[in-house]
Amino acid sequence: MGYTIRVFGDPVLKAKAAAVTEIDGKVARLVDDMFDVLYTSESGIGLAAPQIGVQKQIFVWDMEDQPMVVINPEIVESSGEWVYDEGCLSIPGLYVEILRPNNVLMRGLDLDGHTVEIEAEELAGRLFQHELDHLNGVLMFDRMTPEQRKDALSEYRRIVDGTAAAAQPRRLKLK
Ligand code: QAP
Ligand code: CO
Repeated sequence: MGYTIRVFGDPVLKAKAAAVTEIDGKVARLVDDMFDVLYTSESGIGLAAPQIGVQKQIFVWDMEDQPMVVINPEIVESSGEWVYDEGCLSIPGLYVEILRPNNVLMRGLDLDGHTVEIEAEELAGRLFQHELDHLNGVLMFDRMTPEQRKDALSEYRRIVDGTAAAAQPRRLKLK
């Protein structure tokens, strides 16, 4: 194991992940490790391999006590519109209302290498689009309007600075 969640600023989050060419024991172990990281996270419901530094087209999710995985996913149909206050384990503390299609049809492979198609809307539809973006090096910031991005970047800067300050031991000045 030894995987950690990569956060905004890490170049791996901007890179494109490679398609998985062989679903072997190594992939199965990676998926196990991804669930370990997901379940160890505070309240994560989805995690893409690049978020732990692995450039492979895999993401896992668990929305109702059901561990799910997809390999080499693509969204083959999408429709509608939905605004949702979106968050990301790689941008901790930031939530921004982002407009995306509401309904999606995702196609990919399961751990047996079988093609699966999953239709989703609302939260699950959002999760699929968000995680698939990670496989293309796309982050929430890239889905914001320029105005939203400006505000979100400065808000996130304040969150990061606040977190760093809190982690820093206070130096007391005596006399
Ligand atoms: C992606 O997001 C997603 O800021 C998964 O401090 C986004 O698991 C799915 C999280 C929108 C559906 C809708 C975020 C945890 C988790 C944080 C997550 C945080 C702690 C985000
Ligand atoms: Co994310």
